[in-house]
Amino acid sequence: MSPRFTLYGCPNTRSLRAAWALEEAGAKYDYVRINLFKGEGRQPPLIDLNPGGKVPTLRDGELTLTESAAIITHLGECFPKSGLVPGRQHRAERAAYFEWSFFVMSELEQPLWTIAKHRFALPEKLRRGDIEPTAAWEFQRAMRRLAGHLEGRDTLLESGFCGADILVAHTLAWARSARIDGGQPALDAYLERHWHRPAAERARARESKEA
Ligand SMILES: N[C@@H](CCC(=O)N[C@@H](CS)C(=O)NCC(=O)O)C(=O)O
Repeated sequence: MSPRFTLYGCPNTRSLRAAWALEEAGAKYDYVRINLFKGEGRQPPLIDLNPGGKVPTLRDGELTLTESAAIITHLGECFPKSGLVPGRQHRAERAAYFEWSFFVMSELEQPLWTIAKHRFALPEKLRRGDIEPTAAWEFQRAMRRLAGHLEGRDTLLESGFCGADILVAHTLAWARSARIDGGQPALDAYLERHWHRPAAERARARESKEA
């Protein structure tokens, strides 16, 4: 019998977030490699599932999900024991989980994405190199907020590692690989600790094995 989940992904992209969450949950999944660099995002099978042509895209039976934070949250709901999302009985922790997940997607990664788009992702005629200092300033502001929260703690939530830590750690690793300085060396230890969790290692191995 084929596994319940199928992840459409591409190494070195946000699909690692979904693979990491699947590994944390101990879920079995098929992995379909989409080579974005060869235009496979715009072709079947991905385009038939996700009109945006992006990864990660997750199939859970008949359900298709296309946003990394939504995928992690969905997996947390499917696997309550994974700790990816605090249960409803932990009201404050659950609210904080949502708050930090939204913070990553709207405050922390947006300036990075702006830089990436204007460095290489947009059509050349739409790129504006002079936007980079503004985006870098916004990124550093979000990093200050994050570092203030993480001072003296190992995880975003008091209850321990959760799906929002996947989003933050992945975003910090992205900044590092793009050589964008967030100005918060204190967060290096946070990144190292989570980036080398066994589930994160397995997710990277799975994505590169399928490549
Ligand atoms: N907000 C989406 C963004 C997904 C996204 O932009 N993925 C990139 C790879 S990191 C992609 O598939 N790009 C292909 C394209 O833009 O055509 C998420 O977090 O899942």
